Amino acid sequence: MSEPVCQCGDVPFRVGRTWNPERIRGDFPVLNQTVRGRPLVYLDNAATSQKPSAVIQAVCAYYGTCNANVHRAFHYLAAEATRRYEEVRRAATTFLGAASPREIVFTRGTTEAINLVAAGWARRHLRPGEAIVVTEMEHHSNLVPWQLAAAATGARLRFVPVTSRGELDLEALDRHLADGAARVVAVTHASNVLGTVNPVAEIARRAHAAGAVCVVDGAQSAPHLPVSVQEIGCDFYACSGHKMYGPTGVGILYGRSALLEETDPLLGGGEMIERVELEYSTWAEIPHRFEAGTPNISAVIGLGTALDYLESLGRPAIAECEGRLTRYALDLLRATPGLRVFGDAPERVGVISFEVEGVHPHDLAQFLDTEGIATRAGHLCCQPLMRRLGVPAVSRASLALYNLPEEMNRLVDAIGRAREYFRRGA
Ligand code: 7TS
Repeated sequence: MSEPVCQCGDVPFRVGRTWNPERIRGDFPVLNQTVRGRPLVYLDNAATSQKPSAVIQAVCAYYGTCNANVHRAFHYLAAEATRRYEEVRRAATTFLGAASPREIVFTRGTTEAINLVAAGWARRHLRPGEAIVVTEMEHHSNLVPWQLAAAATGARLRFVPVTSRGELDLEALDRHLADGAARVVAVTHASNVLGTVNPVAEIARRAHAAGAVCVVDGAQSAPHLPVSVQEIGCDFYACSGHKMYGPTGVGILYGRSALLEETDPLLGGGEMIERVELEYSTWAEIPHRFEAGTPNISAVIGLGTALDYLESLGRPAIAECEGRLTRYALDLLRATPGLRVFGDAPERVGVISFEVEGVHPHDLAQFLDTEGIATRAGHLCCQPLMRRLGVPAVSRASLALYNLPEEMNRLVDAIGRAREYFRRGA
């Protein structure tokens, strides 16, 4: 059998035995539709990605065959639901390269995962005068929780600036770490605006050398890159199921077991306790002490299928194919008159933000929608980064494993027409 070939422009490339773009697209029913009379081009994957049939069916199968609450009853359905739920914890352990399922906490998503660390670990450990180091490129989800932790503890925030290429200034990081006051370094693995992949292993190493823990926001890396938290060496890593082809309402927090042991729960209630007295309680073992109440069981089970799906395609193959498509898209966009791409980091994922001369990002997004092309416009929950870039908003096309070179051609053609349309209108 010949190896499948993926076509990027005029350049065919081989990425592995299982890679077959047409078959992959066939796995995603939502892609098979026309929007405003044109075949849908979905380029808003950084906001949320589409779901393969296997994930949709897994959620249905859970409700159709074994719906029951987990971790509490002795009947057959409850045992089966619990077995499937805990199986996903083991799959997530492998997926993230963690040492043990005890280090995997199911949350509602990245936002909740980071809030758990900021409220549960940082508020317990930070003292006035100590420092939390974050970066100028963080999503609000990896900034606001640290502002809250700083306000609650008297710690101060320090910011790593972004260079003109869209990379982190690591010398500034060293300066922030030099006095030994930093207890936390919180950084995104991949930027949801610039696409930049940050050297998180190196950052974790420097954080540890200075006595700080390293918290990595993996919302935009886990769907696209092979990730091993042990290789990165970070203490916490957060990601969202819905950005990696799984259901909404579920995410993963990885925490090194020694640190999870000294993290307070965010929520109290059922299933997170060991013993409850009227005046006080003791907590269940990690990770269960962080999963109070009935979890999002169906979403966890769907996430398990999404992780299987990613593993079946091969994460190195996904990274390679998306990397080629990203380079193809960047070449096209950079050659488009009046268009400026933000960020130029060599290590990147397929998140591409840009501005088009004379066209407001919101107008562009609306124009593209009339042609069946879904993109996003706005500050992308990164207001400080927008200020650094000197713009109130950007346009963004974000890619996933099912996108095709033809779709990039359609995007660029439509941008050209938008520019023409708004020039005439002006
Ligand atoms: N961190 C990063 C880097 C993100 O890109 C996002 C979501 C989050 C955290 C929050 O994830 P959630 O699943 O908890 O909401 N980013 C985007 C985006 O770029 N467009 O819509 C959501």
